[in-house]
Amino acid sequence: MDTVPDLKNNISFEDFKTEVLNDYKIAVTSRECSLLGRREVLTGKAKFGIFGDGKEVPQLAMAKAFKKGDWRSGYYRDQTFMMAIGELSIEQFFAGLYANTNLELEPMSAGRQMGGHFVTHSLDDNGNWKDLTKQYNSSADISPTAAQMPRLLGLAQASKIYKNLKDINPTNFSINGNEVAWGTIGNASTSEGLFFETINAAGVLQVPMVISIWDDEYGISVHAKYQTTKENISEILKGFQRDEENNGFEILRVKGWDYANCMETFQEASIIARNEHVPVLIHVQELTQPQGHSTSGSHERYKDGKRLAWEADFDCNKKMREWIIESGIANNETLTSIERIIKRDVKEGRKNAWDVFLRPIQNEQQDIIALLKNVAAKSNNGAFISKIKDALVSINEPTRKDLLSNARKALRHTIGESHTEKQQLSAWINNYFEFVQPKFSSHLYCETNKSALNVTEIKPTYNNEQEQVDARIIIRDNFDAVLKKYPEVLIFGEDTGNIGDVNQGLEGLQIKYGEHRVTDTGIREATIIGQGIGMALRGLRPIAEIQYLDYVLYALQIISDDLASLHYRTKGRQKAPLIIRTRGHRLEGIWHSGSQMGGILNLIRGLYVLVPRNMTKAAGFYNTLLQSDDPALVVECLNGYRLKENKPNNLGNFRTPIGVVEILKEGKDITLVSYGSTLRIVEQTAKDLLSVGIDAEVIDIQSLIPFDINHDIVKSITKTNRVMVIDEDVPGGASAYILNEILNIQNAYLYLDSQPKTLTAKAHRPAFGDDGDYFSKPSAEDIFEAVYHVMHEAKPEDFPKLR
Ligand SMILES: Cc1ncc(C[n+]2csc(CCOP(=O)(O)OP(=O)(O)O)c2C)c(N)n1
Repeated sequence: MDTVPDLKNNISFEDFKTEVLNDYKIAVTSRECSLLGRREVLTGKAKFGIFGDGKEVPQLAMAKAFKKGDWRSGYYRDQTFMMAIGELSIEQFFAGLYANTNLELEPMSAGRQMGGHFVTHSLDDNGNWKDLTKQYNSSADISPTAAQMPRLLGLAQASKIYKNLKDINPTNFSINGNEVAWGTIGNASTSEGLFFETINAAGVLQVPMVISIWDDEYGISVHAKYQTTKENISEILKGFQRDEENNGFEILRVKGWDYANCMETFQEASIIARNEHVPVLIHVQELTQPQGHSTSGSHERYKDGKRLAWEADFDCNKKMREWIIESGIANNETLTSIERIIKRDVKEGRKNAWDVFLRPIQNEQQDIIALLKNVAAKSNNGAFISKIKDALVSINEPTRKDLLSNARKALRHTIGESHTEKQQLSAWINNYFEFVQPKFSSHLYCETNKSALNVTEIKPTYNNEQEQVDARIIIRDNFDAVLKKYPEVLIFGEDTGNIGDVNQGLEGLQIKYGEHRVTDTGIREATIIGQGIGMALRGLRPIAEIQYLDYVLYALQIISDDLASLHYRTKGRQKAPLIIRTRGHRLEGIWHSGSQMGGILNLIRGLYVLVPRNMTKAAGFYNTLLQSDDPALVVECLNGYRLKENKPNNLGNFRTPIGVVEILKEGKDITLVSYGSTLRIVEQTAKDLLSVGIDAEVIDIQSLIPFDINHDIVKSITKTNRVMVIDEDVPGGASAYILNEILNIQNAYLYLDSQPKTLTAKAHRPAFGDDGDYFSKPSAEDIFEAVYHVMHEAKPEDFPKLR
């Protein structure tokens, strides 16, 4: 038995046999789920399926090496791993396929994500942290290939932080930083930039991470020869291999069908990563995909006969079975009997999952059928309503859409009628919406008392003697106070550490708080955000700095797909209250004065987007956010650091409220709405407008998401009856968002006497230099004339044509 790995120290052969057979049972269970899962899609019970068949054996090995407190950041093939750590039952597997909205039954996302996206719960019912050191942890999967990689970096870095920073209370999160972050990725997805960016950053940071590449030679239908130089990812990553002189990665290779070697390799990886805090890469080769990529197609279309025959022979479950028999662990009969029982169990589990999914909807179906019967009896259009009711009765396996859409169609037949039954139907529809809609729309933002909207305002206070300083001093000294107050706050980004950011808002703070807390990073925006997401998932309070607003675009995918959807896609069971700090708005040229707020606003719902007009406001936003669980993007005004501001004396404590606008100048003729650097021009222009008799009210939005929660803008419009949104984004960008809020959400159209206006930049990027700005972005004269024109249209006698 010398091929047998030492799975646990000094266990008896009997125990060892039991353990191997247990593993085999999990592998077979997982395979059966894949096979039946595919059938559920093909028969229409589930909409789409993507499964872990062909990847079972190495996942058993990964599960053995995975310890409580560890983290996984992986992808849709990892069902066997999740089953092996006890975090995915047969019923839960099928509940995911059916999109069961009950979180107890479908803990991965309450039906929000398609099956194959795995998660464990970090938070309890009330949004409080569970003890993550006592459970296995999986960060919530997302579908874009390789997008699990940036977050993996932060999950691993958190261990390093907990190991090195003794002032942080590690309770619930870490035991001496001994936790390993385990990443999984398909071979083809390593072609993505995010993969290489993460590999390089992990090598630089030297964090305890194990990346496993499940290599089946294909990415859907595309062979490795189109994906990877030399068709071999570990071969081309050889330069990352650590040696005696240089840090780097430990790179291991193993054949995925070889159970014994997989066990050894994953144990070795675990020990290196855990004990030495070194990243390890395991290239798991010779894997297969027995059912093809997903339920969308069959692999016979792109694999030739030779490959298909090889895949049949080297199927990892088949190989494990052969090995069990050869090693004398069990004979064919025993294994056949195990397989028979598992087939039965999976069928039973699938049936249970379907029954519990369907039953509540069937009960709701009975309610609406009874109601429709009554309405039909009373209505003049009873025949039509009965027909709808009969159609509903004939649906054996209804969806909630079936119930609601039929109920709404039936209601139309009662237009003009007035009877109790109609009212009951109408009330049922309203109540049903109230009951069902949150199943799909809750938890985009924090819903506990840790919501940023619950943080009470504390105004900045000042000494009697005013202290006018460069505004960057306020930001810097506020960060100083923040770093002192919250040991778990870490600030990092390009040029953030040594020089204290490009505008010196962190000047001297690295020396004061150390390199772990105020840190330079490489030029790699997506993984800077990934560091933030991963560390926030593990209880730290990262502030990730993106040097300029324009470069948020490099990270926008990960902010949008991962961070913004995290709370929503876990139905509030994971949180990453990451603060992203950047600076932007008007400066110079195409690349440094962009204000692509419209794109950002539309892509990152799930974060708050704050646009403070000065550094005191910005500092107050950071102070508010640190009291809350919501992630946010804060855009400081790039041209505001050298302007003078009065320095508050309660730095670190004052808080700018979120979602609240501020009226900077009262007026009666028109409401001017703006934010950020352009706001300063609007304020100045409002003074100029007074000289021609136009008294404008000026409102600073401050917080684009959430937007004016008290509806103060419409209150202003009830007075002025006119509104103009002034914005330096492209036409139809942020201004369209703002106008939608004012007109559709606040119903301002009811009070308007003039056309609601937007004044924006040109559609192109802003050109360089003073003239570039003047001819690209809204200028003081543009604003003056646009406002004057509105007043001219309204009162031509008072405001004769200007030009
Ligand atoms: C960014 C992105 N591009 C394309 C896809 C579509 N897609 C899903 S899986 C996949 C192939 C992935 O292959 P591989 O990484 O080898 O993993 P496997 O499924 O073979 O295990 C592709 C192209 C996607 N999900 N995300």
